Amino acid sequence: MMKYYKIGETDIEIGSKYLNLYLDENNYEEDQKKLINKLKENGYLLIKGLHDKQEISSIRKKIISILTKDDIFDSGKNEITGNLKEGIIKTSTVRGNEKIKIPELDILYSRNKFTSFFENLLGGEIISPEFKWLRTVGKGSSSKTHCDSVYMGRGTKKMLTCWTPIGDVSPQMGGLAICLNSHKKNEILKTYAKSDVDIDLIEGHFTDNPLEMVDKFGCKWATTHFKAGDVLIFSIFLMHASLTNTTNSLRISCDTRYQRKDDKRDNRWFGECPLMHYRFHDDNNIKEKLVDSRLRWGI
Ligand SMILES: O=C(O)CCC(=O)C(=O)O
Ligand SMILES: [Fe+2]
Repeated sequence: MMKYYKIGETDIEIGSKYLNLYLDENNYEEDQKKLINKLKENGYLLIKGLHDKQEISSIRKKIISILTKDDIFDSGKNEITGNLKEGIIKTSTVRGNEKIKIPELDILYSRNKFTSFFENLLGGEIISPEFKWLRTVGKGSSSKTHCDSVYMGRGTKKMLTCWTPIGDVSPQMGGLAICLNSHKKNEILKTYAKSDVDIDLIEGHFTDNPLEMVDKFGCKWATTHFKAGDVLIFSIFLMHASLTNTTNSLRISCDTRYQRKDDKRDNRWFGECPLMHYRFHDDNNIKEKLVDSRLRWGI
């Protein structure tokens, strides 16, 4: 039987030329040089067990218990598992999600095991933008194909994104999918990936048709069943999207970023009250349509 996942409304067949249900995995204790080389080559690292599984599970439980007050979950057992009521289609992927940013998340990200892993990877003292994107994603939602440089690319090009599933996240629940080798595609690097959403006022994502990444650019999609404790680390030039959550179970994840302290920063994301996108989210600004951007880029 053929099995499909979705990005947006597009079906992607698992095991076809479009999608691997496989990401290369590593352990946080493996040789650092090997990991550094692998990150450079593949544009990503999936590190198993960088966080404590129990700690992640209890963060998920706590966030769900806060959200229970919003009456979005089926009652009973579902208030523990995070099963959304029928009809609750979308929850928040919007920046902030402040009320569920519990102190346990800060503790998690300041653990020595975690920070020293990034220090070794980046070869020096690190800094992380204060802005951490905690996402709660309900049925029907997904993030479109993009790379992070267009949103956060004013500082060092070596900045890394770290995607942390808060709990086990299956592909059906809307796990992250990456486009293999897309960080090496010159035609994208020289055009789209160089854009800045606050200056160029582009739509942000690269395509509404994820299949195009394979058919036109030869970059196959890849994902996996993420487990509590895993982190997916990737270059700000690697194209990615999230699969569509087709379940009733709330997908919770948090994306954070790391760079060397002495490298140039994108000031929109640092500080107590980060400026964030000062033009991109202002509806008074007319954005260039994606079709027009694509024509301008010639790709
Ligand atoms: O979790 C998502 O839906 C998208 C995450 C993402 O784009 C990122 O981590 O950079
Ligand atoms: Fe992203």
